[in-house]
Formats: sequence, C-alpha cells, structure tokens
Amino acid sequence: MEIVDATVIVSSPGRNFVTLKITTDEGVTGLGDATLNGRELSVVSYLRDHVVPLLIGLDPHRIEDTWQSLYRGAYWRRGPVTMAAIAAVDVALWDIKAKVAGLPLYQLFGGASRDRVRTYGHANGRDIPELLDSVRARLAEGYRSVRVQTGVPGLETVYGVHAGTAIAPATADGVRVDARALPVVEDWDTGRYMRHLPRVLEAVRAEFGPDLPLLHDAHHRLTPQQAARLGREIERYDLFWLEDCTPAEDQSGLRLVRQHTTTPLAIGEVFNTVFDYQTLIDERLIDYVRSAVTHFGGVSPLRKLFDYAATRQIKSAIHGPEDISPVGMAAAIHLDLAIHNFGIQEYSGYTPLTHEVFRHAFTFDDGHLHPGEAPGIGVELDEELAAAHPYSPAYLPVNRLADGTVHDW
Ligand code: GCO
Ligand code: MG
Repeated sequence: MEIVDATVIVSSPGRNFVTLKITTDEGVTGLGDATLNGRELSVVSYLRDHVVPLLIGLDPHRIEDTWQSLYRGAYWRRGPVTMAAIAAVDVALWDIKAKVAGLPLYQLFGGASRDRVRTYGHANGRDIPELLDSVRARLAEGYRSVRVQTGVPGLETVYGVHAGTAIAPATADGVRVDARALPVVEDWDTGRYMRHLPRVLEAVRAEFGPDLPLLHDAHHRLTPQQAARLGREIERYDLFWLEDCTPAEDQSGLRLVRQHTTTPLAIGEVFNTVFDYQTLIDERLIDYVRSAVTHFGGVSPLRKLFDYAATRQIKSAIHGPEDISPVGMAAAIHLDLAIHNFGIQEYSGYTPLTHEVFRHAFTFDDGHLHPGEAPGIGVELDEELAAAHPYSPAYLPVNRLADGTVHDW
C-alpha cells in the first residue's frame, strides 16, 4: 500500500480546526488533528509545504519509521508547530492501519483495559453563585467530576470565565462570536486570586459535599513559592488536582511545590515531548500528565510517555479542551480505553455544528466517553460542510498586571 494524497483542511465550525487527510492507493483514508489554537496557519504551512511532499509514495503501515523520519529528519526538533504536524500524520496513519485491520484503534493498542472513559467537565462562573449554577448544569449533563473556575473580585476577566460557558460562544451558523483579529488583554493579580480561591472551594464543598471530584486550573500563573503555599492552603478541600500551578518548563521549580503540599498536581498541556517531563516524572513531582495527542506528536509518543509515567505511578489526563478537534479527541479516547494507568479525560464538548462537520463514533454518556466500535479512530469529516465554514482569525488573550507588565496567561 502507498500514500497517494495528503490534504490539509481548515474549518471553523465554532472554532478553527486543522485536519490532515491521508489517502492510500487502495482508497483508504485516515484523519489527523493538527489544531494549534491561535497559530493554526503555521501548522497548515508546515504540513502543506514541508510534510505532505515527503509522505507521497510511503507505505502507510510504517508509522514508527515515518514518525522518526519526520522528527529526526527535520533537524529542528520539538516545538508545538512541528509536533502538531507530526501528530496529525501519526494519527492519520494509525487510523488507516486500524481501518485496514477492520478494528477500532484501541484494539491495536492491546484492547480495552476498562469499560468506559471517565471525564471531567468545566464549570465556570463570574462569581461564586454563578459557578455553583454551572456545577449544577454539568452534573445535570451527567459529569461526575468537575473543574471549577471563577472570576476574582477586582479583576475584569479571568481564564475560563470570560465566555461564561463551557463552550466558546458560536452563532447559529457556526461563526465564532469571540473571533478577533488581535488578542484581547485580560488583567491579573496573583494576590487577589490566591486570597479568593480558598473561598471558592469552601463554597463548592459546602454546596456539593465531600464526594464530588473537583479540579482547578491555575493556568501557569504562580511562582513555585506561591504554588507551594496555595497547594498547602487548599489541601482541606481535597482537590482531584491543581493544574498547571507554575509555568512548568522550569521543571525543577516543582521540587519546591512538592516539598510543601500533598495537593495532587497535573501538568503538561503545553509540553511537546517526553523531555519536557523528564525531571517531573523521574522525581515524582506530579501526579498526572496532561499532554494532548495533538500537541505531543500523536498517539505513538503519548503511549510511550504513559508507560514511562506508569513507572512512578503517575496517571494520564489527556488535554481535551474545545480547541482539540473531535479527531484529536477520538484518538485520545482510544488511548484512554487501552492504557492501564488511565487517570481521567478532559471533555468540554463541542458546538452542534462541530459534531456535524466531524461525524464521530465516540459517545458521551453518563459522564463517560467510549470510542465506539467503528474501524479506525471512528471519525468522518464532512468536507463540504467544513468548506462552508472557513478559517477566521482568533487568538487567545494576553494577561497584564495593573502596571501594564505582561504576565503568563
Ligand atoms: C485546559 C486548558 C485550555 C487552554 C486552551 C488553550 O485545561 O483545558 O487550560 O483551556 O487554555 O486549550 O488553547
Ligand atoms: Mg489547563
């Protein structure tokens, strides 16, 4: 079998998604997600200009060899653009291999290690009462674990709450209403946030009791010293995890956090390779690894990462926000079902139009996902509908402190 065609499809059925479609001489097709929120077109160019020409004529079954040649052959390694492009190729080839085998992808990974995949959803509120309503809404949708984010008194806009909903707002025809040609500026004050968060968790525990698994995302905003203090202060609220407490590319900083708190830590959605995790895993500085299939070079390296993490009893928690397309999500769910050290899967849902553009075999029921039994990853792209909703520029916000200094967002 030979790869005869590879095309890159950009579509915005609510938000921008980049999809690679690989076709073989036998007419088998595979899909891969290459979406990099806010930098989508750079991955499109990387694929179209530099990767697609290398794929034509290759044997699609040689996934590992293709992966290694794209990673090592570029000479310039790692980074989100490169690794998103390689991820799309990797997943598309696994999709083809599993279709040819006539099996859902998880069967090629050793089969199911569990019956279904536990998820968590997003609850957001501008203030505590709005957050409590949002938690109720997620529970009504079936979620059994909830991430809680609120506005902070004195700040205008905070990560996770400016949209007020779990899903980016979209008009009926699928055009993002928050799409903008330039990033918006949000404000940030670490002191206010650190004083407010314990009150938020107190209110949520008072309302929903001790049993509901609660998560919180600090979104890379604290220093190790601040994270150590916050983690210790919120121990009594028994978080499932505190996510991205620091910009963790400074891996040794997590030693300080770990020395001071037993609050479980989850890190890694912006990481691209196993090397970003080396100290964190070797020294057991985290409890969950958070990389997305889409930003980590695909399911091939992510499976290796999970095996490495398992040697330290660290579990998986694949990044699954609404800016990972249903193609990337489907690949994640197959992996979640198969690996032993599965922890939890993030799933924040999609706009109705996104579900139409990407028709998928995976299902969400009772707070759990299942990849379905369709051969491959189980996603089909409606290319006509995708083309009717073209790319529209959209950027993540930028954070500034009161004096104008840029801060991590
Ligand atoms: C999460 C993430 C996302 C990111 C987003 C950036 O935990 O789901 O923090 O919400 O902010 O993926 O594009
Ligand atoms: Mg996060």
